[in-house]
Amino acid sequence: MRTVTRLAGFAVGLAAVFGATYGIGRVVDRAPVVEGRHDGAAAHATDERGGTADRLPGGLLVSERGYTLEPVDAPPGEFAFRIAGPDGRPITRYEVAHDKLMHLIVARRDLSGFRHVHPELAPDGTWRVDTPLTGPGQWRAFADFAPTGGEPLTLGVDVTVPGELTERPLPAPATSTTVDGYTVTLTGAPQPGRTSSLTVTVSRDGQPVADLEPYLGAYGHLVALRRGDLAYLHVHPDGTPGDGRTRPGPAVTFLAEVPSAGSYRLYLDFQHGGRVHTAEFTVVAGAAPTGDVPTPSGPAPTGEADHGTPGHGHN
Ligand SMILES: [Cu+2]
Repeated sequence: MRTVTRLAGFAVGLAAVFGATYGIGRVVDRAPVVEGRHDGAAAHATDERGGTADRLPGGLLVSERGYTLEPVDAPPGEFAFRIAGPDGRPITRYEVAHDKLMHLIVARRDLSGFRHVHPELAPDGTWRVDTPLTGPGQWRAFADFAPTGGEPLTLGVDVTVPGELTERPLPAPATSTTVDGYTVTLTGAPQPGRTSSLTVTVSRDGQPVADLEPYLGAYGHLVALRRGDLAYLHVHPDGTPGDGRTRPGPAVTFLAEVPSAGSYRLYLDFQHGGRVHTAEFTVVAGAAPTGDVPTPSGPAPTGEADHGTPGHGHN
């Protein structure tokens, strides 16, 4: 059992550790919170698609549109939080999105330790879950949810878990990785400012896995975090189980639009054999393009498929 200390800011000692890697302006929540709450034009003025440049990615703000992510004290081994609404009171009513009322994603600031869990809602609005914070470090916790009567939203908060900290370097970009005996390959490369098709292909023991199981309403669930500020991108699959065209593997295609060039860590959750597995990739968006050619997906799916699932925030 480990004592988990929750801090909404950034511990001074850790700032020294991380400051060299991550710009201070990005790791301190406070400044963007103020801007985000008062500068609607910058943060969320438009629902028009294709305007990512003037719309913040998700997860950068602890408070947005009147909703605030508030970690609360919890016993060792548990993580708890609530979402305060515009009146300051905890929200107790949520819409189901991707099969769940709440998606809690955590990762360390160095992009290690990713977990995606589904807390339980208590009647008073407190969400509780066995802590997904699996060791010391400066973590970012993302609450991805849709309040009843409000728009889908992803809020983020820093959480410190004390202990001896070893920062892990970001793994080099790769197009193949293994997890739990599965080999997962990635084709496609995200390009800033346009919708890019990313396809993952799952095999085991050299055999294609063609009987993936639906997980959260899809054959795969992909989250991307940007290196440096952990901007959160919820990437939607191109097609859903039962739509008559989407097959249960071995390939699953996603439509991603990244907000900028740079390095991203991709986390693919997929279910097979009754278990959820998470494959991770580092990708570099916009690096050394091989000519100014469209990505394989072309521009056609722009907008709806990657942004438009009602009830799930990617903004
Ligand atoms: Cu989830």
